[in-house]
Amino acid sequence: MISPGSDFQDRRAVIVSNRLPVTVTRKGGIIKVAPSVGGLATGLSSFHRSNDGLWVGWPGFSPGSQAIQEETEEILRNEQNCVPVYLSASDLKKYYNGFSNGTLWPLFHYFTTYCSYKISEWEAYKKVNQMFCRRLKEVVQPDDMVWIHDYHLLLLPELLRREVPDVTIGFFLHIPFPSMEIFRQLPWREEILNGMLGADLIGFHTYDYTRHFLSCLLRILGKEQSYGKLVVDNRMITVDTFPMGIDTEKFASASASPAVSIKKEHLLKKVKTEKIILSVDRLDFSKGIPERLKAFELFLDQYPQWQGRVTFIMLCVPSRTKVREYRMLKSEIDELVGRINGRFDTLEWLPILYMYRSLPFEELVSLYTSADLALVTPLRDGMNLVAKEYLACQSHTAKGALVLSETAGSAAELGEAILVNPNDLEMMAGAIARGLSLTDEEKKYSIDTMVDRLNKYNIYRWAEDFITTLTQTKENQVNSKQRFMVRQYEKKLQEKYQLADRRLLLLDYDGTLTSIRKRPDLANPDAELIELLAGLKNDSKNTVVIISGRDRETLTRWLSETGVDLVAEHGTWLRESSWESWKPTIEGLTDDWKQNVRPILDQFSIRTPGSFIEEKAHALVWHYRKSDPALGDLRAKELNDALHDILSGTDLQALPGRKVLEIKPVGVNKGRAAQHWLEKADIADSWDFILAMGDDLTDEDIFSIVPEYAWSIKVGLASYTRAGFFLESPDQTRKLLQNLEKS
Ligand code: ADQ
Repeated sequence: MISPGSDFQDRRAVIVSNRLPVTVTRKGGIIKVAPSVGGLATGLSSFHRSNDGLWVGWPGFSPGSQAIQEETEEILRNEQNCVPVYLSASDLKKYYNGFSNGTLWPLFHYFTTYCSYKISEWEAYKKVNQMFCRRLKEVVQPDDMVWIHDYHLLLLPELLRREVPDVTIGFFLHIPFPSMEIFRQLPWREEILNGMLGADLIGFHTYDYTRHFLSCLLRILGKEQSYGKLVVDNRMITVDTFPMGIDTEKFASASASPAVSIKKEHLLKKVKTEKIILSVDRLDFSKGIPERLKAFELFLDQYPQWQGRVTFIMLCVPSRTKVREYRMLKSEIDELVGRINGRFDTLEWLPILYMYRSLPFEELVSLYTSADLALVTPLRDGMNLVAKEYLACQSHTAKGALVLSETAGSAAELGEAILVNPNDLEMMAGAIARGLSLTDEEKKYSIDTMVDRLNKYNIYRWAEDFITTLTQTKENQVNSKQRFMVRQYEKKLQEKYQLADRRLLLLDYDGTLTSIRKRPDLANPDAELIELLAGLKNDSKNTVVIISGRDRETLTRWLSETGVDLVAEHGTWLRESSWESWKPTIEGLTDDWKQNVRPILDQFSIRTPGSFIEEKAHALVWHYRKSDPALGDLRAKELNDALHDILSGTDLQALPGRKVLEIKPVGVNKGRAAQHWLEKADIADSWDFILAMGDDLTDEDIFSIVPEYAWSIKVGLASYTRAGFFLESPDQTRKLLQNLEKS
């Protein structure tokens, strides 16, 4: 729920989708605009209509002249709270039929052979997204809540973010988000992901799609997340799952209405068979219509006792008729229906009743209520609302059966249906036979259970849930922004720095001063970093300490020319610049334990391609940065568990870091090493400026040991930190330090 008293509660919603939820007609010079009733429009109506909300999109019509355009715009705005984005015939060809439906739609539904990758269509897609952005810029105010829908507008969140930086943006994808293996085939994959990341909340129908998206972010953009939260340009954003529902009550009550009863009676007089099977979809290759027809044919072959007793009503809505693949699919379906009917029909019986048109609501509901079995077998479907609409219409009688593809998003919620693999014709034929033979009790149990679930998460609840999460994400952003090291804090930091005479800078190396690299040896300091550290050190008011997990040799080789003080192996060794050599923080450390631990690390390295072991003087480190990220994380957890028993009762600990697991003596940590400088006898109480910066868990020991007046900054994603502030990346660390040096 939106928190009571939240100022977000009263925000105006601006909904954006490719198509406006209206139908525009022009007869005898008179323009009429009527709302079109779709699931989405119904669910969002309360947000769209309240607080002067707006809906921005293509009105589905191209006005011939400027005058008609202006008149339509006025009617749309005044009567329907809609703002049109006019698209030319060429835009529609390249952006809509081209990139949206000829590239993204097939790719996201795993039909990779149907995909075309044309630069001109990609350019048109970018252009139309920019047109939407310009239109939004005219009407959006910074306090608005903008909710962008679907695959036509994947670039829009980022474009809008650039124009109106603080506005709240939600994005929902209505189709599947494919696995990384599929998505990465897209030549413009980075642009698409970055486009989506402009939103504050990104929503998908199922957890699988959410998972795929997060995996693409990690593997393609290298963006890490924690429990669906990630930092993008100093904004903590959320990625989550919201299975879209329907207006269950609307379908349930219509199914019991007198108007529908009359239509149903009429239908049953015409279709005299004992049972009716129904399918309803847009004519689309993702819906598995030819496979379904073939499965029905196989069913009639394998269960001949049903011949003459069952009619399959197949309703297809014309869709994307200008795209070649859709026209070919239409011919294939026409042919299959003709062949099957020709094979089985008799003077009294036509097996398939095929309708190629859209039906008014009550006609559709009468079909849903009359059907004994709904055959919803898409090859891939983001959600599939037809399955839910059928169940809602069966809620009073509880007499129907649902055969549903396991590859439809709705299968995740409708486990009591008869689930099928839509490519397995035998399985589908068997499922039809089973569905037609279920007992009344079996049907009632599964329908009641599923309808109960649909009632609880209907379309209104779905929309509210999304808006609530968006609101919370934005509220958290506002709160945590207070902890981002933004300009205003940096200025304060600089003032304190300038005023101070004795400054202590405790800086981690990897992930703080340089970005994490695939191979540890590639992270050697560049000339800019050497110059920066030397510059800081040369200021006599500064003591600069690099506190790293790296070994002594590497740190000496890389950094001794800068003259900074050094800590190696997470605090095992210290070296002030004036010292001749390194000193251990704890005396008497032994390495006998390594022979027991090393075989376990070896075993994990063999099982995790890309991982390797690093041996330090008093530590063993298992690195997995080069491994598959998901496998690496999993194995690191397993290794930590495996070491738990072996290390308990010893004076050793396993310490997780950034893509490493380090085994080293207890009591050795970066915080303890930092203490050496914090407690230096001659200047014990006299540090008047302390800055601590680090990026991973090992740096938390420094953050917890520095006094309260110190500035502590965590670099990178932080679902938890003891540091007072965040910075996004090592680049920003360098900028901050450079500004201090210059000040
Ligand atoms: P669609 O691919 O259009 O939607 P679906 O979810 O089944 O698929 O919605 C179709 C809608 O059209 C239903 O509300 C249905 O009642 C209506 N409809 C179908 N045939 C009809 C006919 N002949 N006459 C009248 N109305 C008809 C996309 C994604 C889906 C996702 C939805 C919502 O592809 O996976 O479920 O968006 O997010």
